Amino acid sequence: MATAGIQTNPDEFQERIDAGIKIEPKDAMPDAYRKTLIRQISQHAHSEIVGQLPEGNWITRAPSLKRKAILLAKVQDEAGHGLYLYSAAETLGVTREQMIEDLLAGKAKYSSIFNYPTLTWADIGAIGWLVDGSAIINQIPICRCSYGPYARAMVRICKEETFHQRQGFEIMLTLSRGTAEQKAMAQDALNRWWWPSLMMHGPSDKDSKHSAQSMKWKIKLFSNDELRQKFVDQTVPQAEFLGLTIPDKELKWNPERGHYDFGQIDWDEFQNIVQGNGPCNQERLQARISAHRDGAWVREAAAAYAQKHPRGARRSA
Ligand code: FAQ
Repeated sequence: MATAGIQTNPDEFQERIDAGIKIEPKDAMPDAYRKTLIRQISQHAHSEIVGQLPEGNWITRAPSLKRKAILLAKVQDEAGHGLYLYSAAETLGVTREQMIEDLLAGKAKYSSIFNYPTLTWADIGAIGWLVDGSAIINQIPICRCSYGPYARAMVRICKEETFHQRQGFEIMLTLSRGTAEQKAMAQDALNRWWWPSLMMHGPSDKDSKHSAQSMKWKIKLFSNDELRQKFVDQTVPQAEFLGLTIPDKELKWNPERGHYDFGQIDWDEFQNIVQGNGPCNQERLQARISAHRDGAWVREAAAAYAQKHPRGARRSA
């Protein structure tokens, strides 16, 4: 459980936020601010960890040694992101054990996007291009969020996500410029990953229960719909460059708004996945439960080693 920290006057706290002063772990903060951060950062960490699974599925089947090395490095980066984020959440008084227990018990959320299957190699390109592309758009503003450890963790994560997005786009480019069969694979991957990538940005602003308060506290700097729009505006010209068609008949440039208009998102599909009933929810959770069980001996060995070699003893040796 999160420990309640030093309490603060909400008005004074808001003044600090408005003045752009970063909140640090030992600072006074309202309990609700602490709880919101624990919720968002732990969900974010779980997403990075579960997010390794769809791509990990293709490490042994990558089409060349070079592709395999790149994919392996990318998946390892995602593991690292999960660890920085668990560490950032721990500064708020929650333990890593508690966060992982909540994930494995199905109580904690992780991003809806990772509950879809990766059916072909082109899906690895689509994930890098669209999923990491969405992640960057969401996460670059978080580098400026009000909570210091979260903002700082996000700087390195964003640098790595940029590389991930480029590698995904490059896979899509290779397939799009390849044989007719390869181009069809790229189009099929875009067809399947487009709408889930839009959903990844969360419910529409009118249904987003946390956005207003999170924006006031500068945990979120832009709303879900604003970031979704940014993603669409950025990605449509990239799809055109690839010669691929975005699967949305209503997608159209709106010169008055200066943005692309796009079709209705299937919010029933989104809710179904968030409630645990997507195509791969059970499989993803089961994979994490097995990994945790099979890794028990590593945790025990690390704890035994730490007991035998306390930090102080090592330093003075
Ligand atoms: N999936 O009121 P809001 C990545 C939940 S990292 C599942 O709008 P909020 C890297 C939400 O938790 C991807 N649940 O919530 C990578 C809340 O439920 P609660 C993850 C969702 O927090 C790439 C409820 O709906 N990124 O991709 C989703 O203000 C490739 C109401 O929603 C982050 O976590 C969803 N998509 O806004 C890794 C970024 N959306 O908690 C491997 C940081 C909403 O009340 C391979 N997070 N919900 O039970 C955020 O910016 C926010 O938390 C949002 C949601 C925007 C995700």
